Amino acid sequence: MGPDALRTAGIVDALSELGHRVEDLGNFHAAAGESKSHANATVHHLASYAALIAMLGDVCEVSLVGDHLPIFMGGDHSIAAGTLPAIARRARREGREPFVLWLDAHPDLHTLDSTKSGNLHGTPVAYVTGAPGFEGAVPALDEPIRPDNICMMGIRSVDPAERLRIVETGIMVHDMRAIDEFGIAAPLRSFLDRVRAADGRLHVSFDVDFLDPEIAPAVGTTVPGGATFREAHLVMEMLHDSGLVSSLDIVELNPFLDERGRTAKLIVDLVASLFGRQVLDRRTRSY
Ligand code: NNH
Ligand code: MN
Ligand code: MN
Ligand code: MN
Repeated sequence: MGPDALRTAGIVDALSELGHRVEDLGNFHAAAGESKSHANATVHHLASYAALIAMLGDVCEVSLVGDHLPIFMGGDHSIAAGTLPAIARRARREGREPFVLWLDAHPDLHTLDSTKSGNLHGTPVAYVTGAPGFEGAVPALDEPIRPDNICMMGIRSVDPAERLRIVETGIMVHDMRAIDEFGIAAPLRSFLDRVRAADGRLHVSFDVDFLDPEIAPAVGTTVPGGATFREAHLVMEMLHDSGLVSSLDIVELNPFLDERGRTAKLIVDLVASLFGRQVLDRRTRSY
């Protein structure tokens, strides 16, 4: 229902008004084969996860071309297990490094063995960085994404096994405590400087629960203390000014939990900021 809510909230018009040519490829569904069981019995929908990753590999081949800037609308954050390996493959084909900005309340660093909820949307970052235990259960990765190339912001709900993985991998995590203390612009600017210096390809993976539930109630896993309206817009505006973003995921929007479509409308406005909507025309780049 998420993509349709974004369509209803006017995502196509918002982007067209900014001068972009928008092509809506419609909804894709992964046909799960037989159900797959796992030693960790809490894991569920594993066959759908594997099918989703395979299906997105194909969808990404047709959408990650030329100067297109694909927006992958979920669905839950499982889609990142399909989009990230595809953007990495494409970047490497061009001789470039893939970078990921992960905007989320959660680091989604569980393996199939460590997840306690069994919700696979809590696992994509572990999978794409090559954590053990996915072999045989889901499509094999060509090459993992380097943890150094991932920057997380907005994090405020981390499970014990994920804490360990953050330390082990060295993924850069700007949790909400750090954002409260230092602001959101400085760490984002330094990450964007790194991406630019490396001539990297930047993918943004935006989980709606990055936002504070007061402004974005339409997610299943709300966590208080999230990004404010202006923090979120500032991130999007700086991303636009950087000119570095090549692809975007928008995930976890559940319109069933929305209030008169206000979360969907906010997401459309944030996407518009990422695609160039500004308060005033800025002559200088401000990132
Ligand atoms: N860490 C929890 C789990 O694995 C929550 C994951 N939920 C999310 N992640 N929405 O972004 O179940
Ligand atoms: Mn989910
Ligand atoms: Mn997530
Ligand atoms: Mn989340």
